[in-house]
Amino acid sequence: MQLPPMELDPGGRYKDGPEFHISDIIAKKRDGSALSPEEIRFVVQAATKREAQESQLGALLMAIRLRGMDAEETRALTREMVTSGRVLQWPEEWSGRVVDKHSTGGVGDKVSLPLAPALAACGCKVPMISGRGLGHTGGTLDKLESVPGFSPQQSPEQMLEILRSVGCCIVGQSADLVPADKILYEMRDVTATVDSLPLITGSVISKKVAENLSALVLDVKFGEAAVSPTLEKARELANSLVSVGVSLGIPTVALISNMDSPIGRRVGNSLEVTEALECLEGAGPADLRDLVTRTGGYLLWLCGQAVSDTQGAERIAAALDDGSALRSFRAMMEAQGAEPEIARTLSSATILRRASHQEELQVERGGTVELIRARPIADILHALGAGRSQATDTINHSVGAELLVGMGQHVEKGDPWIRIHYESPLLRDTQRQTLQGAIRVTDCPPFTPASLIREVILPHGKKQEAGATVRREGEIS
Ligand code: IUR
Repeated sequence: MQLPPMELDPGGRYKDGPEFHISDIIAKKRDGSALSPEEIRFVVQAATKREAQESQLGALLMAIRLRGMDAEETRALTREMVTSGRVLQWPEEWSGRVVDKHSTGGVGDKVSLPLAPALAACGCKVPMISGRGLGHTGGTLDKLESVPGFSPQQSPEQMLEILRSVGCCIVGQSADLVPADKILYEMRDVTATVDSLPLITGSVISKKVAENLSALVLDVKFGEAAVSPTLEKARELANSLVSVGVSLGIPTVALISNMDSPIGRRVGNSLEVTEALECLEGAGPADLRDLVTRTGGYLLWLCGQAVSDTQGAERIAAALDDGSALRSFRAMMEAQGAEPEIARTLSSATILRRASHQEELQVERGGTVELIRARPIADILHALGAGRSQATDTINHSVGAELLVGMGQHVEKGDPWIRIHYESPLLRDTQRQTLQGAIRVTDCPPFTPASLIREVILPHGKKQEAGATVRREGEIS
């Protein structure tokens, strides 16, 4: 449903329309009623124009967090957030080929780095808008800034130019794209309302609608190191994201993937770029390559560039193996300001930023590595400077960890299992102990780890080829 534009007069009434008061809207949601599209529009406009009091918006966010929103309200909220700013426009000839992916955040999650250039090498246009690290999770922009000169600040006009010449860019959000999200997200952060399902849905999907995409794949993570602790919570979020994405015109698929252990073998900004380059050279860890190829496979299938997600995944794998994805990555880095000499020769052998201290820890018993927990590793690296804290806004790109063993592998007592890279502050004994608690070695037989992707939520009515792993369809009311 498209609502006609309405203007507010200085008293907070719609010209030629109904009169609203924010306190009435707060009371309505507090008491558990659904808000009308006009009430939601009023609130989003008042927030964007900074006409509503912060206390009122805080109270409304908490009422939404506690009472929830139905599908219609969530859709109206998302649509009004899009309308708060500009929508990117692309040339007609790119129609059907403009794609993006979004992850709810993890540890060691460097999937975007090989995926965007691999999609570009397959003929897509990828205007990827990424974020910085939040809490213990890493941010794609922080990782890319390990490469000297790289700039995530690109205007919509510069993005258009880079997409024309290279096919992909990875940028930060510009101020005129969904300004309502910036305002509401900052308020959610200080009002304990970040984990509200309709508010997350509005925040994520509004930015993707403003990117004017032809297809979107969401990687919704669950587990100890994810926003959603359980598979059930992740499924609920994935259904909401797919349903609202599709209802606002974007073919959307959600993958639900496990986030108990780090993705790949490296965590920390510059170390993750090196591992992403390994993947771009057709090598690197199997779990990372699986996530990159399958996410890309679904995107190519959704936008009609492949007949199935399996065929799409094969095309992405070929772009990683034949060097075309690596060439696109280098071209993207150069177009976004990386020093040309470095950008043109980037490879997994490139020395980016190396920390002055490296220390290995040893396993305390022999057996099989049953689990490596991402959360304690991420927390220690954060404290060592890999992430932002309230005290300092700067990060040390060289801080990180390399896993020297994989899950399911047999180890002997005393084998080194993790190498920590750090500078200042130094690694403390209590942190060494916490890290030792992150690896579980037992007497279970050695095993091959399962794929991280546990379920796939497809848009209603979209069927995969016979024999593929269809799990569940998004519920669109
Ligand atoms: N990322 C977003 O863009 N929005 C959110 O609300 C969350 C993550 I949580």
